[in-house]
Amino acid sequence: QSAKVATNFVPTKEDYQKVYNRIAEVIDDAGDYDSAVFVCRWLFGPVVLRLAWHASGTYDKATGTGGSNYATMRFQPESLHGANAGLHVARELMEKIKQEFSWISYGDLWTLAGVAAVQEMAGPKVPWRPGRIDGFESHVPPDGRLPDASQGAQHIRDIFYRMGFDDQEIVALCGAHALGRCHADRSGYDGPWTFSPTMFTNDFYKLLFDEKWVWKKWNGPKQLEDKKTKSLMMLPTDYVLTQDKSFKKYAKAYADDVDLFFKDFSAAFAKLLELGVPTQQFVASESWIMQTVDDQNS
Ligand code: DDH
Repeated sequence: QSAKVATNFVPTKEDYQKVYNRIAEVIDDAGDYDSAVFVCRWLFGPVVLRLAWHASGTYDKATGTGGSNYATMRFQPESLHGANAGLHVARELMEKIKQEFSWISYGDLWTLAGVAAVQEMAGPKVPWRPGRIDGFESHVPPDGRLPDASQGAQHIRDIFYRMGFDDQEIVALCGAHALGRCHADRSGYDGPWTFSPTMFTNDFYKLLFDEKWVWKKWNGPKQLEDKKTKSLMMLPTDYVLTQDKSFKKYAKAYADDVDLFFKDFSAAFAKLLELGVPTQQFVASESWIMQTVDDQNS
C-alpha cells in the first residue's frame, strides 16, 4: 500500500517550496568551504548556481540536444568535462536533498537550486516550474558546448546564439559573475570578481567600467586584475563585454541601472533553466515564483 501511495504522489507547489527551503538551508551551511577566502553566509550559493547553469547551457537549439532536461552531468564523461571541474561539490550537496525528496528529478532539483541560490543571495525572483525528467548516459552532450574563458566575442556569440540567446541576454547572464570566484584547482583562474561574492548585485558591471584592469603577472592562464587593489579578477571573456560595441551598450546599461539588470537577468536565467525541456513536460502552464526564506518568515 505504501509503495502505491509513493508512486501516485503528485507533488504540489508547496512540496517544491519545501525542497527550496531545504536547498536554502544547505547552501547556507556555515561549514569551512572556501572559508579561507571569505567568511560569510551562502558559501555554497555560487557553486550551486554554476551547476544549474552548466546543466542547462549545453543546449543546442539546432538539434534539440543538451539542456537541463535529463541532468546528464550525473554521468561520465560529462561530469569529467573540463568546464565542470569542481561541480562535484554542488552535485554532492544536492544529492543529500535528493535522498530526502526522492520524488524530485535531478534536473528539477538542480535548476530549483539555481533559483534558490539567486533569490537567497538577494537577487531577483526567478520564475520556475517543474517537469524535467531523469535521462540516461546516452543523452550526454558532447564536450565543448560551454564557454571557454580565454576566448573573444565571436566565441561567446557562437556559444550563446547556439542556445538561442541574443546579445542583451548574454550580457545579462554574465552578470552572475557578481557571485563566487575562480578556483585555481578547478578552472586554473583565481580570485573573485567583486567584493561581495555572495550578494547578487550589479557590481560586476560597475567594476568592469570603474576599475582599471590590467593583465595579471603570474604563471596561470591569462586573466585581468584591478590595478588598485589587485584583489579582484576578470576573465578575458568578461572584459570583452566592455570591448565589443554591442555587448558594451548592455553592460553599461546594467552598470547604471540595477533594476534593469535584475529584470533582464531574471528573464534570461528563467529561459536558460528551461532549455531542452519539451513544453508538454511542464507540470504547470505558467511558471511559479518560489518564496524566499525571508518572505516566509515575514
Ligand atoms: Fe561563469 N565561470 N562563466 N557563469 N560562473 C566561473 C565561475 C562561475 C565562464 C567561466 C567561468 C556564466 C558565464 C561564464 C558562474 C555563473 C555563470 C569560472 C571559475 C569560470 C572559468 C570556476 C572555478 O574555478 O571554480 C565563462 C567563460 C562564461 C561566459 O559567459 C563566457 C553564466 C552565464 C553564469 C550564470 O550563472 C548564469 C558562477 C556563479 C561562478 C562561481 C562559482 C563558484 O564556485 O564560486
